[in-house]
Amino acid sequence: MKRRIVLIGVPSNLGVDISGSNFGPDKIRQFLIPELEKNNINFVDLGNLFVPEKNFLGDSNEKLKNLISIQRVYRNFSRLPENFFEKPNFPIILGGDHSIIFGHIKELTKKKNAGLIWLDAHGDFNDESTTVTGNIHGMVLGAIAGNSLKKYFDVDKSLIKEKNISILGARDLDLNEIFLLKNSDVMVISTEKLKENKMEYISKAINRANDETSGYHVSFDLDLVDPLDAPGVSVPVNEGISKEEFSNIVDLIDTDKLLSVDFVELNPLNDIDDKTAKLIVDSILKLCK
Ligand SMILES: [Mn+2]
Repeated sequence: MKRRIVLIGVPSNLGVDISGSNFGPDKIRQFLIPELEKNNINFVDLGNLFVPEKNFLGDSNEKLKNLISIQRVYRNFSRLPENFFEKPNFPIILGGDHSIIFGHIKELTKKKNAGLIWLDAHGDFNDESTTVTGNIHGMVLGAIAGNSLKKYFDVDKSLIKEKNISILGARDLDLNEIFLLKNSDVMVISTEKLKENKMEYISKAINRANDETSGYHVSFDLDLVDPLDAPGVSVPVNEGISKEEFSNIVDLIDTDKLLSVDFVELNPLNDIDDKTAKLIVDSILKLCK
């Protein structure tokens, strides 16, 4: 059965302090749609999920910024079509800051037992007591793994088991976050280690993600890449992987067991010559082959 790419945009900057990632989905489309058409790739674009304006709903919690608005975004994910996750559909989520992905994983894991590969310079593993910024994009993986935030999102257990989760490319972890991760079953591979042996760590992460699951989701946070090659992100961290290394990693993803993917944290306001947006488009085209 020929796969059908299903695009859904989530134009959110609710999980981060600065503006820009809300323009991500439409910036990706600007370059992606002509390429999909040119290459005769079977796709459907469901448009953007509704994301409230910052402050519109009266958010005031400084430890969990924009919580009420983010809760609304997660509820909006439940309005996706019933067959969204069923073959031949292959969902690609266009972000948006990283906070949005809890909403997607919540819906995905209602249907499937899934593993997760989290490619990110950050751990996103804080909770409301350890967060320094109060930005929920830095807590979203912790929430997926079942930390104290889950109660705000109508979930009573972890969405994905820690043994099925791997963070690849981390190089900017908070001290408390390191402690939380050390006490978890999540595999954490630093940028340095990932650069040295991409094949080994990707295959380890895939094995972990496939252990007693029906497949896995890959979350591509573009700040994994060095700001020289991907300047268009909200929280850049130096000494990342190159765009060539990023492409290699995309090639190493086994698409047979892939349930869905996301590309998040693109911030077009910080981008230079749209190179970060174009890197995302190149990666999506690789995954479509
Ligand atoms: Mn992230």
